[in-house]
This record gives sequence, C-alpha cells and structure tokens, in this order.
Amino acid sequence: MATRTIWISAAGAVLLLCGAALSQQKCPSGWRSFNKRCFKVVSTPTAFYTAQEACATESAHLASIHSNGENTFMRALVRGAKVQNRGAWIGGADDVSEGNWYWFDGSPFNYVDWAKGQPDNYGNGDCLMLTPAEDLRWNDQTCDSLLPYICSKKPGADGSDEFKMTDVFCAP
Ligand SMILES: [Ca+2]
Ligand SMILES: [Ca+2]
Repeated sequence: MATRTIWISAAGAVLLLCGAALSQQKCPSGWRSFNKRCFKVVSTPTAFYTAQEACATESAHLASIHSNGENTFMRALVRGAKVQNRGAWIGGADDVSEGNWYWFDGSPFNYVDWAKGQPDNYGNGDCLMLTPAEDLRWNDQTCDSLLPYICSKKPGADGSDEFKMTDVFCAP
C-alpha cells in the first residue's frame, strides 16, 4: 500500500512539471524573445512576398509592430544583425487597397512610425520596410526590392517547442 501511494505522488509531481514546462514556452534557437513573440532577422536580400513565404515555412510571418517598445526592439535587432545600412522588410502592405495598410499576421494596424515624407507611394511602394535613410523608421517601398527581413511568431506556433519540452520533462 505504501509503495502504491509513493508511486501516485511521483506521477503527480511529473504532471506538475509537465504543466509548468508547457506554460513556459521558449523561442526556438536563433530567435529572440520580446513581448511574448519570437523574432529573427534574415540577412539575405529577398523580395517582400518571397520573404513572407520564407517566414511562413517556419510557422511565422513578416513581423508586425504595435508599440514604441516593439519598434525600438526591432531597430536594435536590425543593427544587431549588422544590416542597418540596407534596412529590412517588416510585414505591412497596402497592396490590396492603396493607403489601407494591414499586417500579414492579421493583427490590427494600430501603430506607425513613418519616416519624414512617408508614405509617398513612390515607385508604387506597397510594402513596408525599416529604411536606412531615416534611422530605420518606416518607408513604403516597391515590393520587389531585395532586402533583409524580420520574421516573427508566437512561441510554440509550429508545436515543435512544446514537443521538445514534453520530451525533456514528460517522457516516461
Ligand atoms: Ca502604396
Ligand atoms: Ca516611399
């Protein structure tokens, strides 16, 4: 009887550990965590839609920005990747309807940091970049320009992180 009680307690502890692990999802290796999302700069010069597709293969989107804090973080990320002289795509576009900006990840377009004189739709600029000309503030750019880009996603978006954590803490 005593043995059985101990076994049940141990099982309870394992369940608690598993629960704790699942509630603390981390960003995958190579991604930086900020405001409960994961971010990654890809330095390879890439056209906007190709970049969005590349992010999607990792269960991510081109990054959206919703606050001064996120904007500052994103600019620091670009400098950290040493591509501040080229700028970077983020995930906004007005390609469906001129002047109506939206984020590819479906989040509300509720914050902007346009560079001076932007958006000007120069060259039919329908895609959003952090521009090196204005200290990485925002510019509407021709979508087939080749730029580095920033992907973002929620931790565990593709399920792989949960699986790893489960392996570590919950395997029999
Ligand atoms: Ca436009
Ligand atoms: Ca522009």
